[in-house]
Amino acid sequence: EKFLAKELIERIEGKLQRNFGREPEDATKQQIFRAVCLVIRDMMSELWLENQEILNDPVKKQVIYLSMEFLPGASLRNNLFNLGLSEAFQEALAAYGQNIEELYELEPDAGLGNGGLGRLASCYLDAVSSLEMAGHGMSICYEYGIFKQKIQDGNQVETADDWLSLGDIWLIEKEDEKEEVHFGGKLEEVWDDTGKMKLIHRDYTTVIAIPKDMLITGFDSRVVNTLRLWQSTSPISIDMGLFAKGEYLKSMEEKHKAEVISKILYPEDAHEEGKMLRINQQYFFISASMHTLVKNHLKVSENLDDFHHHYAVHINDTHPTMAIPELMRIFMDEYDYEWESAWDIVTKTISYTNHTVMPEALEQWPENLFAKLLPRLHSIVKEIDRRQNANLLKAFPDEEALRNEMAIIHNGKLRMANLCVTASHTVNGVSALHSTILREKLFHGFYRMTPDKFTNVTNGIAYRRWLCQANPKLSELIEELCGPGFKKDASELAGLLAYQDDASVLERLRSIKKENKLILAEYIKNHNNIIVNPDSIFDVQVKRLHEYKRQLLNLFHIMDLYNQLRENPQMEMQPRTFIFGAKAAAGYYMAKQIIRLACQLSAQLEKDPAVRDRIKLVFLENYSVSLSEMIMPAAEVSEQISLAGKEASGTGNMKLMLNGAITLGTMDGANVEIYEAVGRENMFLFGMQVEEVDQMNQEGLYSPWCYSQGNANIANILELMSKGINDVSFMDIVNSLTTGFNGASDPYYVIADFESYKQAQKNVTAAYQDINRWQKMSLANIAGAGIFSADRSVKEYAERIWGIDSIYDIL
Ligand code: 26Q
Repeated sequence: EKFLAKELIERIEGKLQRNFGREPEDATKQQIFRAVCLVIRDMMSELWLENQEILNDPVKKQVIYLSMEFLPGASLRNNLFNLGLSEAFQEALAAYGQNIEELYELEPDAGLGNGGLGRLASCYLDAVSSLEMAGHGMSICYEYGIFKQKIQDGNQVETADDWLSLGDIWLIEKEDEKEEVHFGGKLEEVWDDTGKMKLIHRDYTTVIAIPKDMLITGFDSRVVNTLRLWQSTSPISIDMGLFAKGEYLKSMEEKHKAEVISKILYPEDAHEEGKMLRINQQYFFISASMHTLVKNHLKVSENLDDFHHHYAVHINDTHPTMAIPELMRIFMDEYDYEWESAWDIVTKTISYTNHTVMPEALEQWPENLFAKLLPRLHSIVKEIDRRQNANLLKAFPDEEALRNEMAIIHNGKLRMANLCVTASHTVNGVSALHSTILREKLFHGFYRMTPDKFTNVTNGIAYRRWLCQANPKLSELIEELCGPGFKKDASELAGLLAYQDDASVLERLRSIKKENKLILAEYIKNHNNIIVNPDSIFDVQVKRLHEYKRQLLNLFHIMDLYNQLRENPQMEMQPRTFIFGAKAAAGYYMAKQIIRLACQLSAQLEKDPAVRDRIKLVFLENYSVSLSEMIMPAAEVSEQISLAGKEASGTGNMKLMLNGAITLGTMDGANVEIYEAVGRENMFLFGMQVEEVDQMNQEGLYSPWCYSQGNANIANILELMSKGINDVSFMDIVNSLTTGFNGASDPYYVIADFESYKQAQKNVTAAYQDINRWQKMSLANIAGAGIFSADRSVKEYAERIWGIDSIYDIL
């Protein structure tokens, strides 16, 4: 059913009156925003209720996607688009002289994630709902999401992200579905009359988990699913006994300890540290989630024997690994299952996606810390490890080193990845190349034991968000040329290929890109006080700041251009605007130095009249989902330049190609599949391949210092950084590249790949000179982006891993 503007006006007015006691004329923007969201929430709740019966049917399996991170961004525009109500609401609001775009801008991002992994989780929830499947996300309701980044004097400064002040509008508290979570304490063996031993958990600390549910719509879909975010609170308010004795602070200590668990998202992306709070966060949301599943299952089924027919539980990287021992604990300690039958059900329930092969990002918990915080889970993990060791001894009797590598507990550490692989029925990587690396390297022993466990599901994106919502002009053009079918089925984007020689279509693509560039240019003027040339090439690298992603290689190229222009001021050059967006983990020194370098270089270029009209560097602060929605449509070059073998997949690469940017990249992650989708002639490849990197590592002879001796350009760049850019010297970066040996210097081969990158950049410039050729390449990228739809990825998960289907297909 479609809503008329008149009906919507009545509903919005009703919300304004009942919730804020205001008439539209004297309501604030925030109040109007809230009223509008409440009206939409009601509509989503109705759809949600209509599906409850089907969704809770135990013979209809649902997926539970466990993740420490979800990154939904803003929801208003997305929900309106999915419900097909954008125009109706726009019209209704126009009646008060309100512009819906202004409400969109008011909404804070729900930034409950760091980057790729969290955003992927949100893209997949969108796809599950869009495919009319049953599936829910579970995570933590962080009071503060990913920090907001400010650039002050060229340095990153972090401020708190108080997203709930307005973002809470999408959350529905389900107080009656709260759960208790038990921490610490000790285990006691108690023997009953029949001679059976029972474990009793005593002296534990209780924390209450309160569900805050966010409803997840899908495009043109009858299904609304939930993202359940757990908030922690204490069962006691304050200890009045202590309070009466005058120990005011101590009386509130328990309460604070409980509340701190859901206080803030860890901003470390791909770097693990065995922190107590992080263990507590993991167990908190896992225990609450698993209890809810078990309870809900027992509402519709006699016992837990068929649990795995009702639920597929997916763990997003190792962060939710505790689901494995926690389910074992609930089955055995709370429902009297034997080890073998519990293990059988649990292993048929759980599947795991790996997102990184970087050794420093693989979670390893100190065993003594784990044992102290979670004594019962520790005893269960020890038993899993003991049984696994017996299996390993049978499988690899003569390979002790391999057995040690595969052990779950080793040298006083719990290795979460090995536990995941042992207990999951399926393990997948996130791109073809990454999955190969899992099979051949990281999990090779497991692959030899159980080859069928391993599979690949290449990542995908909620493409409607970055195309239909973020780039309406391009979306309208595609609809005009190919019909509206691409909104349901991304593979229909390929229909664009029929127009690759149509000069008028190519010209329209160019003019749409130009309009989007002007919007971004305006934003840059307002936020960076830099006037960019809208006819310059918009060259974009937006992603978390990491050494392996090699933002430094990009900066090397810019410094090289700068050196050339200074030496030869008359040099002809196609103007370029290099656009960066990146947050660095607060404690990641080198990442912060690289941001500083980018900012100082930006200022230096801007100061120099001899270069500033040809090369510009813009560092956009606070890169986020919302900002990405403005950047992607304006981008022309997509920098995907990680060292081969390091980037598991990448998903920004997909968003950028979908918007017609051309990839300048290495053969890494999903770039390999972009190459297969569009062909060599439609991207710019450079750099070492994985095999070459492996060989360099094995030889151990790489000497960046020697390179710089033989290459004047590199030497000049290093000298520039040493002497100072905008009067700031970057010796620590220089030293990280040139001092130390045997892999200690330049571990990501920035200098080794520099010449190849530089050549690829020259090819970019040459291709851009030929407008027709460039637009044709751009069109081929949009047309080839269809396989990177999250709908495709989720269908693969559903068929090959979860064993679920659209709820309406099996009625
Ligand atoms: C672990 C332990 C302690 C603290 C933090 C962490 C932690 C947190 C976040 C470790 C890793 C992450 C995030 C990883 C991540 O975003 N990986 C990216 O996942 C994307 C989706 O699959 C891929 O496209 C990227 O290639 C991959 O880097």
